[in-house]
Amino acid sequence: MAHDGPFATDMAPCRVAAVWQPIEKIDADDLSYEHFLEKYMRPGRPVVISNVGRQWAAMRQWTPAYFQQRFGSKPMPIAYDETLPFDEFIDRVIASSADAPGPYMHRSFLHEVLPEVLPDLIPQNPYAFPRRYASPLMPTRWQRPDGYLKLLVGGVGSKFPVMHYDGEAAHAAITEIYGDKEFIMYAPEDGPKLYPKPERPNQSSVDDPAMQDLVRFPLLAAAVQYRTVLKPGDMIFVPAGWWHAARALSVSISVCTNMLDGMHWNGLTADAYGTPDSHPDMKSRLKRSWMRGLGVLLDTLERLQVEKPGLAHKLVFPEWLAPMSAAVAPEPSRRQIHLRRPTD
Ligand SMILES: O=C(O)CCC(=O)C(=O)O
Repeated sequence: MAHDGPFATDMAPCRVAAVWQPIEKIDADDLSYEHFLEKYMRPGRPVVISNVGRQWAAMRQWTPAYFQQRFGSKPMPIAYDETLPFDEFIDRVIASSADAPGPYMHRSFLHEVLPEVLPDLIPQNPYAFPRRYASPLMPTRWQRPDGYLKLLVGGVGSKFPVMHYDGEAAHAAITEIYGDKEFIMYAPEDGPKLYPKPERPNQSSVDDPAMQDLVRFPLLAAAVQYRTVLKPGDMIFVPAGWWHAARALSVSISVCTNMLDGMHWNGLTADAYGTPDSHPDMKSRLKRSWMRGLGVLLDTLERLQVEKPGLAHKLVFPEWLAPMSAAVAPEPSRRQIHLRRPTD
């Protein structure tokens, strides 16, 4: 019902379509890993890389029907507080619409709940490195050799629940396998204009960055929005600290993994053990010192991989060498992965 009086209490918010800029796109054939590091990862610049995962069986096989038929009523974690039988979840995904969006799966870590499909993602995405999570030298709470590899599935209008940036100063690589997904990003420096939640500063209070409520969130108008539509084979690189939000435009299936590198080591340390100002106590200081030393060691190991890949390969001590690139990383499904629950 429309209201035009000043005393209307259920007045619909006045939403404005956001102005946005496209995100750069490049074909995987034209982007070596070294160029990816140099042009995008190190400067913290987002990019969409097309034709990733061409050899994955997932690209040919993964459809809503595939999961429904193969996994039937297997319980799947959908959100923090929601688990659904896979077949029922897929029915709701198919029924989802812009007016009545269904659930969006974002808590299903593949090594934990669906290891059967891991062979469908071989060979590993070459851009989903470096992965310091793979080093057993990492504090155990972050040992996650797969980089938190997870499945993201939703139907029309469903979305990742909150615009956010990833914790632990991690980058993310999200690869679309089936369907189309709208992806919205903001640079870290625009964070204050995105109304971070006081209790979760990496989460925005903005409910819909595409159709903006500028009465409630006036600062949004001054933030620069970047946007793209991911299609099968498109991987979006989300640099550490970049805010992002995603919404399925059709039934959408994708996988997401996180990368951790040396450049953001201080960010991770501060995220975990505070700063000298926020946590001056001896225990926190000792933990920060340990992290500094570990950072230097991992830098050295990673340099070895880059400068002497042959030697690094010979030495392959994947047990404690954090993989710098897919070239020296064993396929995760062929080795034992010790998993930790993500902390956020
Ligand atoms: O649904 C998406 O594509 C976004 C996923 C994401 O941001 C996350 O898992 O942290």
